[in-house]
Amino acid sequence: MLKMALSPRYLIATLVAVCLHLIKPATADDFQANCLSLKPEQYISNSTRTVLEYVPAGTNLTFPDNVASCSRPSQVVSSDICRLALSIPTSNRSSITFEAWLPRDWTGRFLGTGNGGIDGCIRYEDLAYGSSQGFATVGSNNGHNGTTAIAMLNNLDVTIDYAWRSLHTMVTSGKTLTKKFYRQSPTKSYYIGCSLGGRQGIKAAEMFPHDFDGIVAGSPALDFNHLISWRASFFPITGSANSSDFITPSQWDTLIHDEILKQCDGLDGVLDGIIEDPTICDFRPEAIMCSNATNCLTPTQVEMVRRIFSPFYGEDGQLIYPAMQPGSEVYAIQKLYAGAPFPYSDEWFKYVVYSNPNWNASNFNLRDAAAAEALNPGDIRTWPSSLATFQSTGGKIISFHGQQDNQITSFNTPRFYDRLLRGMQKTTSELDEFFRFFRISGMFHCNSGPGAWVIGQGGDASAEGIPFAPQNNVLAALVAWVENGTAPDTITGTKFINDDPTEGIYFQRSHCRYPLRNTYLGGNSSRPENWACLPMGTIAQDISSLRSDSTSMRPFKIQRSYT
Ligand SMILES: *[C@@H]1O[C@H](CO)[C@@H](O)[C@H](O)[C@H]1NC(C)=O
Ligand SMILES: *[C@@H]1O[C@H](CO)[C@@H](O)[C@H](O)[C@H]1NC(C)=O
Ligand SMILES: *[C@@H]1O[C@H](CO)[C@@H](O)[C@H](O)[C@H]1NC(C)=O
Ligand SMILES: *[C@@H]1O[C@H](CO)[C@@H](O)[C@H](O)[C@H]1NC(C)=O
Ligand SMILES: *[C@@H]1O[C@H](CO)[C@@H](O)[C@H](O)[C@H]1NC(C)=O
Ligand SMILES: *[C@@H]1O[C@H](CO)[C@@H](O)[C@H](O)[C@H]1NC(C)=O
Ligand SMILES: *[C@@H]1O[C@H](CO)[C@@H](O)[C@H](O)[C@H]1NC(C)=O
Ligand SMILES: *[C@@H]1O[C@H](CO)[C@@H](O)[C@H](O)[C@H]1NC(C)=O
Ligand SMILES: *[C@@H]1O[C@H](CO)[C@@H](O)[C@H](O)[C@H]1NC(C)=O
Ligand SMILES: [Ca+2]
Repeated sequence: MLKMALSPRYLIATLVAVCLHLIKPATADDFQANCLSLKPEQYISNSTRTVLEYVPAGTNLTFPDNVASCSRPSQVVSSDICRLALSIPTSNRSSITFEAWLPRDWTGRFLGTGNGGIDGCIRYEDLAYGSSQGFATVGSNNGHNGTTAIAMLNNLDVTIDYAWRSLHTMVTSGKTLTKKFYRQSPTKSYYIGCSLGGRQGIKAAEMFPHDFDGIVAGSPALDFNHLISWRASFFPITGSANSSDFITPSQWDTLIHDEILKQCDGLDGVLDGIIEDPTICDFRPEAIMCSNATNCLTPTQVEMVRRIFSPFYGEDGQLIYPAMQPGSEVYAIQKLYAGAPFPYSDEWFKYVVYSNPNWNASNFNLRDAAAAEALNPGDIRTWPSSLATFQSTGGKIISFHGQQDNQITSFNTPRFYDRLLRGMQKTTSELDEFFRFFRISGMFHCNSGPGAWVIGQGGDASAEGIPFAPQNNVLAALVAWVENGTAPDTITGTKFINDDPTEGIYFQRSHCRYPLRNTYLGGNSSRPENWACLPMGTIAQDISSLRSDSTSMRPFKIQRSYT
């Protein structure tokens, strides 16, 4: 022992340690020092550093340079992190803003986060969520800032960033920096995103199958060119908000939504304001038609409602996009049925498809839909019929979709699942070996709604109120699947009282994977065990009567929008 302690190597090491200790301020620790001495711009070609800071847990970070339309002026950080931001060029006329939040308590895992709508906005809440669970977490602005597409006007490179390149650049840069910082490559690489972010996840699996081992793709904006057209189709149907037959928000809210619940809420055996499976809700707006417009619909309005809830077909008779599912109207009035051009579709046609800021959304028609699909800007379509390469790398995907989605009809994701079945020539149990799709009843677009919608889908979704456990949290379920081979059969969602985790749990429901249907068995409908995942067409035999859940008509609070 003595000999070893006095060896020259030991003495030198001790001397160095003592010197380092003397140079370092007494409050600093190795993690903080390593963070502040990192030179991230050295490892990413042509990048420029904009932020490098150590952020202790509990800090309320502010982002004074973040554009106002991103609505993210600050973020509370719940774990010690090393935060760095870079500007990384993607061409001679485009660049991305990249952020990495590298936690002190690193699990060895890497997490990429996605974007929403037509933005342009780093989801800081997802960076906080991922890093608090020990992931080295990265995000990007997807190639432009803010919630407008104007930067894409006459600049295909910005569109390409938005379609796929920003995410891929973010992942390759993020993995490089993670390795430099921790001196170890990440063990596994994950992705979480919803809406546009769901599309980004599927695009990554299609185009860069080695970027991720596991992908959470929520409410995915798939078949994107057609989605844009479907959303553009509502304004010509509704007319502007001052036109004579315009259906007002209060008509949608009280008259139409109430009638939809009257016709469809009970189909699942429980009157709780949740349409468990909207595919069997064949809504008849004619039931509320009358000849004058006091608390009923005119024949013209009935026709508008019928069109809104019908599939959207192209000039060639082919389906462009499936119908809007009933149950989403209370919130869909804010954008799709607002009597104004849907902003993202309007901008997409103006700035990307036609490069003509004077394009008039009132005149949108099927030729515009065909033009958008034919142009497929930046190869954004995202409608693969096979993800075989991703599967062959061992990759796993969990997709989910709220069954009262007010922005992207949830009927499109079963269409995608069925497309993969046909394209990959698989049975459902074979596809489920790497791709599982959960239908989340009572959830609006990515979050919110009357149902048990909290499933760990992002940092803004009360994720801190539920355990980071595979049964309750989609990201934890994905990790268990990738690393342990334990695939989720159901995901148990949580509804908090007033959507506030501090007030306690209101009820929970276990959501089934498509094509199984959540079926009420009788008893207390607030308990997950009184529901079962059964094949479509199965009728539960022991429901003696329709149950009216008195604690129901579950109120909801709108969460931060994915736009
Ligand atoms: C870095 O910038 C130089 C000069 O502008 C350019 O030639 C080179 O291709 C860039 N490298 C990368 C990886 O973008
Ligand atoms: C964080 O700071 C911002 C801006 O100063 C403030 O508006 C916000 O309320 C703060 N958040 C918390 C949780 O304290
Ligand atoms: C986007 O905003 C960031 C600050 O959040 C800024 O550093 C960057 O230059 C902006 N990018 C563009 C293209 O304007
Ligand atoms: C930018 O790069 C493209 C090729 O990607 C080239 O055609 C163009 O001339 C370059 N523009 C400038 C200003 O360097
Ligand atoms: C209706 O609203 C549109 C846009 O808000 C406006 O351009 C138009 O003048 C209005 N028409 C009438 C008749 O008020
Ligand atoms: C309008 O419809 C209501 C309910 O159907 C009816 O009571 C009322 O008499 C009608 N008014 C007119 C002017 O037709
Ligand atoms: C767009 O077209 C509609 C219908 O043709 C017309 O009423 C409206 O004035 C046009 N709007 C603009 C800004 O040109
Ligand atoms: C994997 O399974 C082992 C043994 O059952 C368990 O201890 C571990 O927590 C699991 N890990 C994950 C990520 O689920
Ligand atoms: C039904 O179950 C929920 C959740 O466990 C519970 O809070 C509620 O009291 C039960 N209702 C009845 C009538 O037992
Ligand atoms: Ca119901």
